[in-house]
Amino acid sequence: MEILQGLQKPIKELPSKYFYDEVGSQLFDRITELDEYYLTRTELQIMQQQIGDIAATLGPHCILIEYGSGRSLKTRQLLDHLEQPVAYMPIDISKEHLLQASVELSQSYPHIEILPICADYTSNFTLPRPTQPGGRKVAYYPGSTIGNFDREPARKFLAQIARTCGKGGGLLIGVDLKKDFSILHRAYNDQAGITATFNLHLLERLNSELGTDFQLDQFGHYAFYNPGQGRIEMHLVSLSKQQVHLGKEQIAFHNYESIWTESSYKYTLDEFGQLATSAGLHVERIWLDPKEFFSIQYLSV
Ligand code: AVJ
Repeated sequence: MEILQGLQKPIKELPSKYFYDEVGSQLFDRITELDEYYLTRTELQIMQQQIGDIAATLGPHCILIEYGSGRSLKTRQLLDHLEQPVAYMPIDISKEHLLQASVELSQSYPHIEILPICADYTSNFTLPRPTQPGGRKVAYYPGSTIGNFDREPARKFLAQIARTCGKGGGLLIGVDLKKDFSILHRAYNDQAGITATFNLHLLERLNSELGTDFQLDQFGHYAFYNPGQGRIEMHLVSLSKQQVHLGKEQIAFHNYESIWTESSYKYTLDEFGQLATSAGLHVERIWLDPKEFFSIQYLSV
């Protein structure tokens, strides 16, 4: 399967979506609170400052579809300000988070139909039909998670969202921007070492769920900005020549060989505009923080 295949490639890799089990999600929450990790804080700041304009841009009678909703923490802001939203459809792979969030949201927003979808949002899931007819489909994809995709998969994923929302629909998306390399570097190499723990936790998860025998003290966190590719690359580097077992398979590591665990692409506004256009979307509005570290964009289909 995916994990074994990744570890058998000449350049070993593991898909970043596996970071987010219960402990991994908690570690990520701690990352979002770090001084160095400007992304979440900046996105929330833009939302708070521009929410009136954002809600007006999305318009009335939205069917809001959130890709990777988790605990739907950022969503309340939107639901509080949208004009007569028809329905909210959170999509998440974690059934516990999805159901808990759905119950809480239906209590807070009794007039909005909550229709949770438990799925890997990159797969072909079917949208439920709201009881109330009409409404415009607007996707919500915050957090610059689009940064985890390479260019072509990003284009395909955005095109998929465009198809799902259809003409008249749109996408509200958070996109992290290119900036001083040292700021990017610090965001993925925090002093407290939480990002390192988050990265290494991936191996802990494989050990407990797949029965691999990774020795966590034999791997090191390595994250750097690759300016040519415009992305942060996060790796786990083997600190010795060693073997790891997955079922009957053996995986050999040279000393200093790496497992590529995540890419986090950073865009200029022009680059992201080109990507959106190539996916059949039109950049309607861009909201920025004063330092222009992060953007929230509304793309129409
Ligand atoms: C949630 C994918 C946007 O790439 O910045 C944080 C994940 N990785 N620190 C990001 C992450 C290391 C994060 N995303």
